[in-house]
Amino acid sequence: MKLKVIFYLVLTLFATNSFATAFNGYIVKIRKNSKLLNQQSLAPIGQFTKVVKTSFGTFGRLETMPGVSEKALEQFTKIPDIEYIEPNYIISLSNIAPGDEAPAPKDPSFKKQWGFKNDGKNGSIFSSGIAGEDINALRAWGITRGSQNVKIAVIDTGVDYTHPDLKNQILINQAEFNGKPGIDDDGNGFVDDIYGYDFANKDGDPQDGHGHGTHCAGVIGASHNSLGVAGVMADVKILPIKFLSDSGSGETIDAISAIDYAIKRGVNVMSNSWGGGEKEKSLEDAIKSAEAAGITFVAAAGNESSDNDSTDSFPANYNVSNVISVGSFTSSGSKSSFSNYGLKSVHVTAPGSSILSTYKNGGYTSMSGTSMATPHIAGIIGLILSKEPNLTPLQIRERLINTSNKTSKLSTASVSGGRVDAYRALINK
Ligand SMILES: [Ca+2]
Ligand SMILES: [Ca+2]
Ligand SMILES: [Ca+2]
Repeated sequence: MKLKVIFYLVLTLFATNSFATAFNGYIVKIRKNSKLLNQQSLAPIGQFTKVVKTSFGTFGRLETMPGVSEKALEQFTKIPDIEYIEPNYIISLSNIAPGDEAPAPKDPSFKKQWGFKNDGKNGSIFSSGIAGEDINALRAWGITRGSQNVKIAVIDTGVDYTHPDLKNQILINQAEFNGKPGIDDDGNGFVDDIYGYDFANKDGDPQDGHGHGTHCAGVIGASHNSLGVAGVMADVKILPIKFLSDSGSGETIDAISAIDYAIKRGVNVMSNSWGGGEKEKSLEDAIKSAEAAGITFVAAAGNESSDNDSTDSFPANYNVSNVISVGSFTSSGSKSSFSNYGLKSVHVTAPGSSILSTYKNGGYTSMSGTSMATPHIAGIIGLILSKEPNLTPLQIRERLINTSNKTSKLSTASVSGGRVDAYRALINK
């Protein structure tokens, strides 16, 4: 019976994909050590061009032969070794708002970080802002500035781990750092993963050639070091995991590898400023696996100005207890025009318009999107966990919702009906 239900879903996906997101082959969840992994047995249909073995199952990327019909794939799903098959969607950084990206400032400083301390003058080059419309960071830092015991994975385009404002904040794999090039010194299945891993290029170097992941990392944890910008956390360990290429796009099959790797490295939080595609069982399985490990999965609500209650946005809309969907507000305390919203499906909002942070090649720049709101929430969760390490992801989500400052301007943007407040989240009042 189960197979039938899955099969129905597959048909639905096939039926809708012609006007939905592009995909590259199919993801097949397959029984471990199945003979089907031998490519010849699949010859009439296609071949597996990538096989990923995770803690939550084995997945192959199936490239179909030209002209393979849906009927042929239908037969394929009836093979006992196949659990399910679904399109391998292309994933992208849908969350940079067009036209709102300022040039990198030459004199970056905390004074420009309105999201932390909005003085009514530092909003952006487009708007002065309104004093107090921020995450209340200074008061939060009076309680804690984080802990190096908190590990946050930035699952994105990589991170510039040599950036002067980030290099002391990276989670170093000591066995690899002190080990031999070309050898998997710690035996975790990944060669030379000193600073993280790159699933886009399948190597141990998660350097960021795009800039987006570095920007997100800086929001979470740029050093408080009298240089450049400050992060939500002064003390944190960031794990750079790259699955989006330097052009900013990637595939679901690499996203699930990234999540699996983050689980294995023992992170507390995953920050996910990306989206695309339709609902996928494989990605949901990956997120549930993180849930079972007690890891909070923070996800951008998306940048289509749409209602996530009526139009799904993934991964933000997976209904799993560890997912926190994040919308964006401006320096005036209003919902950012690009930000998706949802009274049921978007949990909280955070600063996301004209956010100054670190950038590739040791630089700094201002960017806008729910991409930028997401790492604010990841960092605030990091602050909470440095004080209360045993909270569950669901408890954290409820805490953030209940301690947000309710405002009329954000009453319909999210479940919280307001803007997140790091201080109130820490004191739980
Ligand atoms: Ca290794
Ligand atoms: Ca090595
Ligand atoms: Ca700094």
